[in-house]
Amino acid sequence: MTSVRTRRERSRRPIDEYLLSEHQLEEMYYYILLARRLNERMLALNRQGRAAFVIAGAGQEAAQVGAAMALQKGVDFVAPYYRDLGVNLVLGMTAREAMLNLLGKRDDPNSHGRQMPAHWGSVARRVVTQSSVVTTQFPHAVGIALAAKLCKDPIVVMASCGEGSTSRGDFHESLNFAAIHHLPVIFFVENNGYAISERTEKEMPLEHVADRARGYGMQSAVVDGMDGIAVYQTVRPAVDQARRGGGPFLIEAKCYRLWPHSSDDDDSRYRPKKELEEWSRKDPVKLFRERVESDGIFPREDLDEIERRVEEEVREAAQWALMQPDPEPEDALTFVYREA
Ligand SMILES: Cc1ncc(C[n+]2csc(CCOP(=O)(O)OP(=O)(O)O)c2C)c(N)n1
Ligand SMILES: [Mg+2]
Repeated sequence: MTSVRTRRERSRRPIDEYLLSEHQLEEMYYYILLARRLNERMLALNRQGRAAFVIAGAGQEAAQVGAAMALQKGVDFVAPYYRDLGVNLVLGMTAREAMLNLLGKRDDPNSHGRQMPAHWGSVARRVVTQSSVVTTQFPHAVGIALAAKLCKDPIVVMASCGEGSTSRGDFHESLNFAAIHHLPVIFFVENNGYAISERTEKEMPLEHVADRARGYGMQSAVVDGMDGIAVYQTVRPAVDQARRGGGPFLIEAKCYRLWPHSSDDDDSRYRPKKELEEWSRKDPVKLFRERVESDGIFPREDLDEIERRVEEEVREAAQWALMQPDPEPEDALTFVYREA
C-alpha cells in the first residue's frame, strides 16, 4: 500500500483484542474501501457502455481482505475466484491494473486481455490463473500444496470459491485428497447466500458449508464474513497451523452479495427487497468504519482522509486505463500455440 499517507505514523504493535496493529487496521480499511470504490466505478463504466462485463464482490470485501492479510504476500499461493478483487488488491494488484483487467487492455497483467474480466493470474504474486469453470482452482491448489510438501517448502495455499461451487466434484475430491495427505491448504468459502438466482437451500441440504469438512476429517470454522477483523482472526491461526504442518482447514465466511450476480442480471426477480435491505445494514465497509471509530482507533477525519485518497486513486486509475491501448488483433493467438 503506497498511496495512503495519513497525518501520523501508525503503530505496528498488535492491539490485544484485534490481533492487528493500527497500521494493519488502516491497511484493512484502505483495501476494503478500494475494492468497493473500484467495483462502483467499474459498474458505472459498464452502464456507460465502456466495459463489457462486471462481476463484483460488493458485500464480500471484508472477507476477502481479512483472509488475504493472513497470508505471506509473494510466498503463499492463492487460487482465487472471480469475485476476489479484494484478495488481489491485498496481494499487490493496483487500481490501474484492476481497470486494465476490466477493460481487456493490452497491458492487463492478468491475461493481457485474453480472459474475461476478473479472471485473475500473476506469476510474481503467486496467483494461479483461473478458468471460468467454477471450482477447478481447487485441485490446482491441492497440487501446489502437495508439491510444497514434497519439497519441504513452508508455504500455504489458499483456494477460495462461493458456496454454490462447493457442490461440484472438484471441491470434494480436493478436500479428500488434501486431508489424506495433510496438505497446507486453506479452503476459503465465501457464502453469499446465492449461486446466481438459486438460494443456498437449493444448493445444499446443510446450513453450513463448514459441516462438509467433517466428512473428510478436516478442521473447519464459520466466521462472520462481513467483519474483516473477525475473518483475519480466524484465518490467521489456520494459516499458521497449516504452515507448521497441521494440515488443511476449511473456513466459511458468511457474507451477502449486495449487488446482482453480475452486470447482466436483474436480482429483483429472485430475491426479496427486504432481505437486501436487512443485509445492507451490515455492509462491511460501514461496519468496519463504525467499529474502529467507536473503539477510538482512528478519528473520523483520518477515515475521511483515506476515503478521499481512495476515491482519487480510483478516478485517476479509470481515466488512465481508458486511454491505454487495446490488444493487437494479431496477438490473439500469442502464447496459445508453441512458436516454431
Ligand atoms: C461448472 C460450472 N457450472 C456453472 C457455471 C456458471 N456459473 C458461473 S458463476 C455461478 C454461480 C456460482 O455460485 P457461488 O459458487 O455461490 O459463487 P457466487 O457467484 O455466489 O460468488 C454459476 C452457476 C460455471 N461457471 N461453471
Ligand atoms: Mg454464492
